[in-house]
Amino acid sequence: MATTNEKSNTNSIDFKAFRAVVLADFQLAWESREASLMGRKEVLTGKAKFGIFGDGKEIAQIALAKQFKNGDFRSGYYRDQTLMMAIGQLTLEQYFSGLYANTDVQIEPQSAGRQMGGHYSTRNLDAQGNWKDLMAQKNSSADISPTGGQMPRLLGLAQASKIYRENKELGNHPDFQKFTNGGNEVAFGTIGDASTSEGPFWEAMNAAGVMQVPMVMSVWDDGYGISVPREFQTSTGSISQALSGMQRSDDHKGFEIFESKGWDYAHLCATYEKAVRIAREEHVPILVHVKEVSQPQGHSTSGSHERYKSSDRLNWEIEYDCLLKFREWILNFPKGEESLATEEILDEIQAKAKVTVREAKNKAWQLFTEGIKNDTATCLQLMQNLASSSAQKAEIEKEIAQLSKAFEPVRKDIFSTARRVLRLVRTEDSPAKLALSNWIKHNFEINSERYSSFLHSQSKEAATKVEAVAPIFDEEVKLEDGRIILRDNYKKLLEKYPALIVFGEDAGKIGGVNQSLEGLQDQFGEHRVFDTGIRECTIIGQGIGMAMRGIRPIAEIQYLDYLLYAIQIMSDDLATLQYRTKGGQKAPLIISTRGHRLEGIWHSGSPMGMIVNSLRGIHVCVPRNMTKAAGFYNTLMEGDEPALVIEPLNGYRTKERIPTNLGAFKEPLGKVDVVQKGIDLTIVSYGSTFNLCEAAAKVLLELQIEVTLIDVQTLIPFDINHDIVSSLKETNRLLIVDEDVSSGATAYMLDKIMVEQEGYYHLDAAPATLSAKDHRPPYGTDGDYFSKPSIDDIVEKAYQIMHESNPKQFPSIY
Ligand SMILES: Cc1ncc(C[n+]2csc(CCOP(=O)(O)OP(=O)(O)O)c2C)c(N)n1
Ligand SMILES: [Mg+2]
Repeated sequence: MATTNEKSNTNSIDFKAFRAVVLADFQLAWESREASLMGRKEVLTGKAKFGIFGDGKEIAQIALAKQFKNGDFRSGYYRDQTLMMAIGQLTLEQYFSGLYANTDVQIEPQSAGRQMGGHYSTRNLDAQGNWKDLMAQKNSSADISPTGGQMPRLLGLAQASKIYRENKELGNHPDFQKFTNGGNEVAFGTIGDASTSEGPFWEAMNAAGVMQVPMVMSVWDDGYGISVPREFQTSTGSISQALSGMQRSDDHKGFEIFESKGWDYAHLCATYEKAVRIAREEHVPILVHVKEVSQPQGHSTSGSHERYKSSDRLNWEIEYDCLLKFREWILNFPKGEESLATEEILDEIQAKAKVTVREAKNKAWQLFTEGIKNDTATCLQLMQNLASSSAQKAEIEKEIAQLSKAFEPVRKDIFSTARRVLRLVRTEDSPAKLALSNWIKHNFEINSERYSSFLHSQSKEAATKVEAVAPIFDEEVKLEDGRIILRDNYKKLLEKYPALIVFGEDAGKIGGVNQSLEGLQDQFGEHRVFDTGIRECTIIGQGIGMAMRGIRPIAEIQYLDYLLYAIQIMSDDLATLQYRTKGGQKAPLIISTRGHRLEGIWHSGSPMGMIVNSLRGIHVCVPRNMTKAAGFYNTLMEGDEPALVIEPLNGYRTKERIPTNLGAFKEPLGKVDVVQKGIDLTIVSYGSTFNLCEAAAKVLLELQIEVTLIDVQTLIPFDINHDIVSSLKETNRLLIVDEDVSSGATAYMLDKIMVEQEGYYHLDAAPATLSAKDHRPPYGTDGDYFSKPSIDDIVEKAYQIMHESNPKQFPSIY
């Protein structure tokens, strides 16, 4: 037992340590605040474009960060600078580099200048695109701007812990120790009070309660969403009260709800300690409603809050500024012999914070401008050289003078000047002109890497690099329903990849509405193949979050028509992830759905134009049968990229030859399948309509028309080898068929073939498209016949093209 002396000694060491922590927190809070204040000035003076800052939210974030451990994940929004600093993932210099949009990933690791300031992330991949040890760092998934858009992915980040904890084979697997330590990781969500009005917030909260995942959701409640106050946002005026029906109890699962105040350091620290312990140990989701939060500088640099806040509110925000309250708390603590700090000490910390931040800001500005300065000097020199030998000397010198006196030029100024100069000397020929034009071309390449790289994976596992393996068939022809091929292929994949999980509405117990997962839950367990609620947006979010933590999810969207509920998050989050982090993060999520024709307005849509135009960054596979679909899953499982596979809805009960190398044959991405060759016309299609084209080709043969049939197979990427134009060289005629609306995916394909592949050059007849009617497809066989392309329509369209070429041989049918 300790003597009294020893005891007081220990207490005094404890107190010293405690004081050091408190003062370090005070210092960080002030540095973060100064960064917000100076950041706003940088925008208002034109050095940065836009600013949205974390002032007023500092203390709550510092309290949260104390519970953030290595391996944990954040999925938050633009107010979280202090949290990012507190977990050691954002320096002040990086903060300003983000604001200036420095494109050097070493200097601006959040997004390499691609995202506006306030959007945070960590580097989770190495330079080759391989996973880093995520258990050796604190992680943040990359932010997106749409309010509430962080919620779906948050659910998946939390679910990954549950999967790792419950699926011991995976959780203990040596390859997965860089993602988990027995599933003890917590996913931290943050959101503003107003953004809780968004649907994905409610969807994710409900699902988290159902699924019992370790997710700690913090709401920074500053009472406003830009100018719109809480009473227009939240029923009952309090998000914790509105969600109180989801509070867990002895009889039902749900989540724990905590409330605290944004200025109350001690209470916040105690709250987060308790909240996170419950989440981590019990795998229970938590809501921490942080009330009484302020916004000292208003919403963003786009306006001032004096326009919509009352003077009472503005005065309250001054009085309850969390930094002032923290200061008061320190000064009043405790009343005993030793105090935490004197006024002077705190003044000194505040003054020092200002200096530290100013220095970091200046350094970031210097780093941002030095490359541009070099480029300006080089370009000016090249233009000077050109001027001296050019007939346009005077005009060029005017441009030079203008660029030389530009205050803090950006790359656009340099490029615009150089390109104008090159236009001035368009009729001249000189080594100096060549030097300038080469410099521009070379720098376009550099800027393409800066601004346009990493739409897709650039790693060795990029899905487009996976080599094809043909399906092998027994000599004796064995036919099976398409769904059996998928099911048996899934079986092989589930055996081969321990991290593969398959989930969606009705995917688990009954094995999918089309039975393509029949019996797989029984065989592989509920952690591998499982059901979800009806909530397409967060099904995708589960997939994104889990894929970011090493799991290989295949998320099912029951029908293609319901992809609309999911497309926002696919487009905003999944499709942009590699790009917005410049290769710093990936989510190799496979989305499986089924579509095209069946019956009725919401069961036979084929909105492929919408899909290809909103999902750049995701591969889009449109197989015509289930063997092809299985081949795509096999390919995608070897890659490290997100993809959408649309199975043809009418193919589950169609008989196909079953390959013997299930799980191993691989359909390459971006390679068309030339199924039949003919000399008269090239017909290009995909998915269900391709099968109609095949049937139409037989009829056309009876009419003495021989067609080449090309299945594009994947819309993204599209015909990498330009095989379609090779076919046009032989047939000189083109018909594109699909069942999207007019100018949907047909327009996309036409542009690719005519413009990108220069197909126009080989045509003897106008290119033709055949798509569905512009309305939604009506119910029933006749509804389908009169609104979607039929075999008759395809035959007649092809015939018409031939008629126009040779009316004698092909007289008009009508
Ligand atoms: C989907 C979407 N709608 C609108 C916006 C524009 N917007 C940006 S922030 C914001 C207000 C958010 O308020 P709140 O969630 O309370 O966060 P705060 O800024 O107050 O911290 C709005 C409407 C957006 N980014 N995304
Ligand atoms: Mg708000």
